[in-house]
Amino acid sequence: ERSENIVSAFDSLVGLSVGDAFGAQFFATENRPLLREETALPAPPWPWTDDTEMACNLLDVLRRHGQVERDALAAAFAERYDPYRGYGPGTVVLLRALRDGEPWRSATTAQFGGRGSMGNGAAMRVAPLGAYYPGDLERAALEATASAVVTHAHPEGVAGAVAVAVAASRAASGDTSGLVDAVLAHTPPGRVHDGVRRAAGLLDRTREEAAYELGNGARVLAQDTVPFCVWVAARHLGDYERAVRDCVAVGGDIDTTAAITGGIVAAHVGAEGVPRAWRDAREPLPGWLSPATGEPRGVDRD
Ligand code: 8NA
Ligand code: MG
Ligand code: MG
Ligand code: MG
Repeated sequence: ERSENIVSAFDSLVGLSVGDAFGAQFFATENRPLLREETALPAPPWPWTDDTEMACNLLDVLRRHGQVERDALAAAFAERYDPYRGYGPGTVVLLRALRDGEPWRSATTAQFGGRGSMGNGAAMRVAPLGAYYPGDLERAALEATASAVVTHAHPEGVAGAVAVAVAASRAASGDTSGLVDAVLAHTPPGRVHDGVRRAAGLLDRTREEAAYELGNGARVLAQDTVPFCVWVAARHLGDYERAVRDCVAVGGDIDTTAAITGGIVAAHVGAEGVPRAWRDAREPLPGWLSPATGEPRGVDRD
């Protein structure tokens, strides 16, 4: 069943990486007019960003160890750090310190005056991990916590990762009911939890109203990013393109909201649910991640 789990995780990674690459296209000034056009696609290739680089590292650790090994994850993040992938400012400082040999525990807890990061960076990479444990929400939450603390020591940074992993675990299980409630039940108390609770009350509202109430990631914090992503995924769990376009349409941290939401939805619809043209437009995944174990269904031969 371990190989089944890795298939599910790779499905989610396809959705995450395509969402990341698609969303990042709209940071380009020349592509802004396309933002609200439902049919137009940016010209390929669509390079992926830090969201995908970190997700690939996390999936590689899962594949090698069968669970999150924090030392291995920190080493992978540091060794494969590419400064041109658009990492958050705190994460740049952190990954440089890890490269210089500082232990991840001290480096990570020292971030932001000793409070740790509550950026959305632990959440943006974690959907495939949730998909690796389909329907086992407790385990998804536990492993997500382990994966988050390597870079995000603040409880809100961790809670964001837990919420996304639980959503992806639930989505991968095939159970389409009560996604928001399932996330709420496993997310520790705090601002991310409060946001997800508000999302539950907004399910009949428009994407613009939900983004206004919950945040669109413009502050790059877990709490103003994750609740909206859970809201979109709950609304469009069966429709990858609709979900990702809704993330892009409201602006904000669109590579990351599209990566998170795309990763959750693809855990449910599979890589085949991601439009072929979008998969072809996305920059190939890093060579060191291939060949994928057991040639997972639907994964691009990148
Ligand atoms: P991070 O750890 O630097 O956190 C992101 C930001 O959140 C920080 O730079 C701070 O502004 C703020 N922040 C985090 N923790 C605290 C705190 N305790 N107190 C006050 N402020 C805080 O990086 P990250 O890895 O969490 O960030 C992920 C984001 O960075 C994603 O959106 C990712 O795509 C990337 N990013 C890229 C671009 C780009 O232009 N390519 C733009 C924004 C973000
Ligand atoms: Mg990014
Ligand atoms: Mg981003
Ligand atoms: Mg599946």
